[in-house]
Amino acid sequence: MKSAITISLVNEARGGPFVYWDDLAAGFAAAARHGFDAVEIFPPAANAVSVGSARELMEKHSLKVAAVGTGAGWVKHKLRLTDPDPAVRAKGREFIYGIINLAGYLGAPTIIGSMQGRWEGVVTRERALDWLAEELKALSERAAAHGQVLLYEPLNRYETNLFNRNADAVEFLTQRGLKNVRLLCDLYHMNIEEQNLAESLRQTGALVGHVHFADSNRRAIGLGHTDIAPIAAALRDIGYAGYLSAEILPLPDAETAASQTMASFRKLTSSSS
Ligand code: LER
Ligand code: MN
Repeated sequence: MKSAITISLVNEARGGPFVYWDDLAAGFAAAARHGFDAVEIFPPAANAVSVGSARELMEKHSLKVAAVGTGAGWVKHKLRLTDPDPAVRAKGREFIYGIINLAGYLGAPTIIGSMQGRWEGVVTRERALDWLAEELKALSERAAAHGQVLLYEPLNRYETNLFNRNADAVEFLTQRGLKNVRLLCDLYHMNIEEQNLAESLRQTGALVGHVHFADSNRRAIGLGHTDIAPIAAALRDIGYAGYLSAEILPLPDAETAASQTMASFRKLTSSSS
C-alpha cells in the first residue's frame, strides 16, 4: 500500500477535509518532507492546474499524483450529475471530462464524490440512478482512454442519498455493467454507514480502488476511535496495493495531521498482522 495526502486549491471548500491548502508547490514540498508517496489534488477546475508545472513538481519531489477530485464542480459551480436540468448535468459532465484529462496526463484516476448529487423533488431515485449510471459509463470510458479507472465514492447519509454503503454501490456497478469504475472507500463515511468496516472492505474486494484514510472524527488515523488494525489486515488480505490517502481535517494543524498520518501509515504497513 502507498501513502498520499490531500491538497485543496478550492477556496469554497474552506473548512473541508484537506491537509494542505491553496499552494500546489508548497503542498508537494510538505508531502515530500513527510515522506508521502503521492499527493491527492482537489482543484477548482481542470484549467487551474498546469500539467507541465504539476509534472515538474512530481519530478522534483519524486511524488506521484494519487487521484484528482471533482467536488469543486458541486461546491464551487453547483453542478451535479443527477440534477433535474439536463444543461446542468451536461456542464457537470464537461467539467469532469476536463479533470479526467488533467488527471490522466498526471497518471492519476479521477474521483466522483459530491458530484453524484442526490435524488429529491421531481427526481425519483430510479431516475437519478439511471442518470448516474449513464454518466459513470461515459466518464469511465474517458478515463479508460487514459488507462485509468474512475473512482466512485459512496458518501454518508448527510451528503448523498444515492449510495451510502459499499455493498449497495458494488451491486449497482455490477448490475449496470460499469466495469471501469472502482470504489473509493472513505473510512470516515464508512464509520457512519457500515456495520463493520473491515468486513465491508473484504466484501468489496478487488473493487476497492482507493481509500480515504481518515479516523472516525475525520482527523488523522490515530486521533479518533476507529480500530484501524483489522481494516489494514482486511486491505492486505484482499491484496489492495493502492493508496491510503489522508482526506482529513488539518487538525490540530496541518503538520501534526501529516506527521500523525505518516506515523500510522508506517506502523500499519510495517506490521504483518
Ligand atoms: C470527498 O472525497 C468526500 O469524502 C466528501 O465528503 C466531500 O468532502
Ligand atoms: Mn472522501
